[in-house]
Amino acid sequence: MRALISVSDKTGIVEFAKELEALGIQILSTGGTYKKLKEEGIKAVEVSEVTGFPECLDGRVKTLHPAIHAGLLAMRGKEEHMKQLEELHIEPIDFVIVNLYPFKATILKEDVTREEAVENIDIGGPTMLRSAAKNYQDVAVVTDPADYEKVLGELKGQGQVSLDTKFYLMQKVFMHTSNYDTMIADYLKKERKDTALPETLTLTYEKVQDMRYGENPHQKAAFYREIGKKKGSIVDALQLNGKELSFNNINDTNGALELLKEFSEPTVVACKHGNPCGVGSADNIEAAWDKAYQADKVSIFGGIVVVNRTVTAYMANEMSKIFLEVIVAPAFEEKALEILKGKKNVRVLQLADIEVPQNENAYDLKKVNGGLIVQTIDSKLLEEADIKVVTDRKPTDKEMEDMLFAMKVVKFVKSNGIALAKDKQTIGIGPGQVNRIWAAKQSIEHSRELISEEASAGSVLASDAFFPFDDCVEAAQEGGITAIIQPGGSIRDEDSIKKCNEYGITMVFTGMRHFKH
Ligand code: 93A
Repeated sequence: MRALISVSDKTGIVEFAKELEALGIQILSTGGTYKKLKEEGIKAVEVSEVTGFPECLDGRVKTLHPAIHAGLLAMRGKEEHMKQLEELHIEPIDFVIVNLYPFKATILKEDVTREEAVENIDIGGPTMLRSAAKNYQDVAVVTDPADYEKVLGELKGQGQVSLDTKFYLMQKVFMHTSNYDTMIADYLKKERKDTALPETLTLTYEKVQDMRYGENPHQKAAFYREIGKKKGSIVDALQLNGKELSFNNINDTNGALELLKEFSEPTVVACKHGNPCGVGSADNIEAAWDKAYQADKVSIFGGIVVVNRTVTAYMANEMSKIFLEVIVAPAFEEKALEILKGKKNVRVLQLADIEVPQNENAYDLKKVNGGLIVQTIDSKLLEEADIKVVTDRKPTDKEMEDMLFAMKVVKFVKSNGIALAKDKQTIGIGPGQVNRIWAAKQSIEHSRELISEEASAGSVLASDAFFPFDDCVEAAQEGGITAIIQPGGSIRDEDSIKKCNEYGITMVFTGMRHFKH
């Protein structure tokens, strides 16, 4: 029996080859692998000896030869195939151990050039893997060093690799080569700066870990990461304390981080079930924490807190008084970390570059039964220049500041969403209502119940989409709200504007809707 070994990742290969050799299997090998095996005293034969053709073109052509591929593809049970091999003086190959040029590691390198990436596209390796896998009944094909042991175990135990295992190995090959090609195609799409949504969508994500369960304990779940560098993302956070992140932790933390990225000044975001429950911005991070916490001292319990400056000992002390699921920050004072580590269950994550936004062409994917809906992310940032004042009264500077703040928050509130803010602090949030007036009423109710009876007086209101009727203005007036920010664009805008003018409320339109579901 013969085994062809050609590997870039040489982990465990010497031990494996030695065992194969001891089982009486002849080893064929390519340049670098051959050299390594030879050094270790393994009697390998160079592929060029089998093909009668030298490796050429800087190694671009090593194994691309009929003597190899006919040896892999010949069906042993087909008399005609075996006769042809004999006539052509080609011997069958029974095992293929191949792993590919490190394309992924190459594109992850800083400052990698396109030429370098292209040179790391393996041609001969996938071709051998595919030939061997197609002929899986007769050839055992191993591409993952983790499978060396399994194959050896069967060879030693039963003298052969079972059909079941060969079928498993075949399936693994096609999964591997398709991922490899997808990775190349994705890289090239980015290189071309092609932002069009593709005709067919292939996704390559690699598993970070299996999770204990999904959104609920009876659902299976795993965490996958996109291949490539992902600055400022939950996948790159360093966990310093606490249990493994759960499915809901990852989802909620991701949402909280996306909101946080809207702010450059010291800001703290508290989230629960995918919605912000308290957000505060201030000149210093401790004051921002106080605001986020005071905004809703009830819902934050069991929530996620993300912070865009170093967590201080004061903050850690305050945080440790309540139960938090996850805390994320770019850094922690030594004392702060010590305090937080005193709480075994709280997951503490450090995320450098927390402020780095997603690429604006990144996809947002939603699975529907039988399909996938794909869009680019809602990355547009609101600027004061986009804002149109539509009422008689113009906003004061402070109202404008608070409206911009509230709009950034409501962008991340599930629709229909309303957020109230005062002094760069949310004071009421109405998320996920099936009609807007309920969201408005809930946000006012929130401020009254969780802050104080008159908390909404003098605040501003932000709405993720336009007002279909003037009832939200009515509710705002009752709550003592003085300024409203919303996209505008309803056929009944005039009704709302009229009502604002009647009440002396100022209202501005952004022209940009932020539905979120
Ligand atoms: O350059 S290739 O695309 N052309 C080939 O004919 C070929 N044959 C094997 N790459 C080829 N390989 C790859 O070389 C294997 O997939 C493996 O990753 C690598 C092993 O090379 P070496 O044994 O010289 O280290």
